[in-house]
Amino acid sequence: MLYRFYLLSLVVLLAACSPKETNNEADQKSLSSTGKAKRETQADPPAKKDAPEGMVYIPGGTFAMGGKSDQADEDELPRHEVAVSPFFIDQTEVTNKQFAEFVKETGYKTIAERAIDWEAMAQQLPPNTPKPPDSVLQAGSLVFKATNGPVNLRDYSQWWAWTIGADWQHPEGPKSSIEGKEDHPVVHVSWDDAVEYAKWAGKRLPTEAEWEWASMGGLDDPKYPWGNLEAEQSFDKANFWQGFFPYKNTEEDGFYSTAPVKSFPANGYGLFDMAGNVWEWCQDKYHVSAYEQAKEQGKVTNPTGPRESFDPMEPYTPKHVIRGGSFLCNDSYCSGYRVARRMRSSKDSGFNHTGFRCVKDIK
Ligand SMILES: [Ca+2]
Ligand SMILES: [Ca+2]
Repeated sequence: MLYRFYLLSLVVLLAACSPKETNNEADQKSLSSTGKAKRETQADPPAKKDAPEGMVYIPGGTFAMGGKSDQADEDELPRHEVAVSPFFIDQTEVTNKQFAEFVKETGYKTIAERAIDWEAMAQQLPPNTPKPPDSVLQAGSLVFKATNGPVNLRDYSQWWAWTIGADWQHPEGPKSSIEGKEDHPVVHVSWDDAVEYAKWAGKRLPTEAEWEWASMGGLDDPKYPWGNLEAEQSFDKANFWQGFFPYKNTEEDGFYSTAPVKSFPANGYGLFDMAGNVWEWCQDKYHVSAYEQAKEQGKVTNPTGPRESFDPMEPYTPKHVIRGGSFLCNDSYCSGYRVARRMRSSKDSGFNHTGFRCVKDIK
């Protein structure tokens, strides 16, 4: 389970971030016929006023899920028709303050704070992977470190540093703290941690379909939560990386790392940071061919993702979907702020660019 340390030496999370020109003409044609989203027409449904504090009502509807530009990676295709029922979703990423309340009440310890179980970790690795020295098999997480200059963008190990003592209360490492960052998104939370928080809050993680639908903010098939204005002209729309990744961040948007939630305008549904700031865990398992499987099934209402996880880059490691991009994303690398962009991470891994938000069913 505790695979997180191995992101140092194996190709995983952001490997698929390198842009691939996989624009599929047939898919683009098919999506032009399904790209128009259909939304509930009822102007003010009864449930809208019942949204719990900090959440907003998202109308149900039908849309074409999947990549819609030449930046689309192969796992974003083919586009396929999906329907979602109305639901409530958190307006913001879960903050340090909110997560602290959960920990205070439950005594919960995140995976990044627990000792590493090598035998469990080895089950997620290729057979006969040698055990690392005990000196590094200690509680910790992965922290971004800028490089000194341009590097091969396929080798993410150059900018992710396994950091003993990094966890949600110490986002940059043991000497850092979250003092003064109470309204920043919580980071270094694994999928399991996020699920535990959601249960405590009486909520759940969003499905990938719900997340994409909500991120579109009621716009007709937008590329980004804010519309179609390209990222390089949208520094005031979201917290991402300007300049040259991973060595020079010019911070036109005002933030090198995480920003307080609500620092940028909300999308059409009133949701903040659906693009950038931190990646957000979804309920679904990640499968590289999930959309091919979905297309074969035809239109599905409230899809919950594939039964099994499979990432060909790391076939031994179960992964879940993350969405929305982070303060590290830019067009040269992952364009994670596109509404259709899919990424994945092993469910027990924490990073200082990954957090989450929750949803709640409407009864
Ligand atoms: Ca930024
Ligand atoms: Ca986000």
